[in-house]
Amino acid sequence: MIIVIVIVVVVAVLVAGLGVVVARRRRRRRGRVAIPAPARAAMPTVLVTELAERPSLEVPSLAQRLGSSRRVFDRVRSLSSVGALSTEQLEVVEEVLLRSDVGVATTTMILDNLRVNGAPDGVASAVRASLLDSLTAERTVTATAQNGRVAVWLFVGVNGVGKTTTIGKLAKRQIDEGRSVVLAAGDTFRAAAADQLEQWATRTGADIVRSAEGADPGSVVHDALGRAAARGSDMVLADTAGRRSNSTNLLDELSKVRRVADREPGQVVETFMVLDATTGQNALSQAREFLAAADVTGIVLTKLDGTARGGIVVAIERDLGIPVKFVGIGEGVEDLIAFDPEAFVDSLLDT
Ligand SMILES: Nc1nc2c(ncn2[C@@H]2O[C@H](COP(=O)(O)OP(=O)(O)O)[C@@H](O)[C@H]2O)c(=O)[nH]1
Ligand SMILES: [Mg+2]
Repeated sequence: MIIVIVIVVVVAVLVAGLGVVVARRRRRRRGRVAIPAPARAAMPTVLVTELAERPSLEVPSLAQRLGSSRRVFDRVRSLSSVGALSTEQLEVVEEVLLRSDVGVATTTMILDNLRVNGAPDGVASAVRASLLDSLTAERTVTATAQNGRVAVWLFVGVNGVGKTTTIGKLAKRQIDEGRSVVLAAGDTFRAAAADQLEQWATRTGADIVRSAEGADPGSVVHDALGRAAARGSDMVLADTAGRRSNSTNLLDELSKVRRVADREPGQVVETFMVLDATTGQNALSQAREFLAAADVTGIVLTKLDGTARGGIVVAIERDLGIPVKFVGIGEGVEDLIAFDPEAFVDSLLDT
């Protein structure tokens, strides 16, 4: 009896197992039929078009480049009152203006104006108008000499302010405008200074005249003028040293370079004093020393992108009485712009 029961159980288990296997196979077979092969993914045409049409990177706006200086004016932009200002509001304006380095004289003038006239169109608008009133200098830049002479632009300023870089950037602009340019490596204090100028010459397609380290800068400028005259070039942009060994007087040397540059066949049409905006009020004291030696016709204020004290532009013009003609807003070849008071003030105060 037991044997019969065992046999029945074994047979039942076998039959059940067989059933499961058959059912699984059927399911698998059904599955295979049901799932269609995936369609091939559409390939790179789309990718290629996207790459080809990708827009070029946007050039940062002036307000972005002057971001640190703009942030100083955040508090003035956020004063929403119209009409008469409270004492606290006047204090905010005063603090912001002083922090931005526009100087005590301009700050006092703007506050007096706000006290008397209030801010009929809002505080930012009133400050904007006052700042523009302080930036009314004539900013023409002369690029041609008279009587067929070679126009010379001289660049003076202490070491590290950005003279050589500015020369490179301006050479590029002049060449883009169709002028032929010779660079004079008048900073003979270190050989590296002439190497740096030579890199700019290569980059911009300008010609360059250089000499050995320690050579007389006057003779480098003289040779550059000779080269320019012989080749019929339009301009010489002359670099100068921002320092000297103690035995030579830098300012005497600059006066001499200037005399050479202004002699036939050359004519100095602009002398740019280059100042570093990041040094704030120090830039002003440096500037005064150079003014005596070189007959400065314009300021190039560099590194405005690297300072929160952009208001120094206003202080410089007011204190020195010399127009800011160009401003540097970065290290790249395009990062120099003709100074435009409206664009500048708007980038600080436009809401
Ligand atoms: N961020 C910034 N850097 C600048 C600007 N102009 C010049 N520089 C940098 O300042 C440094 C000194 O410049 P350089 O032309 O050698 O000064 P130089 O000694 O007066 O000839 C370099 O690293 C330049 O790239 C500017 O407008 N913005
Ligand atoms: Mg230099």
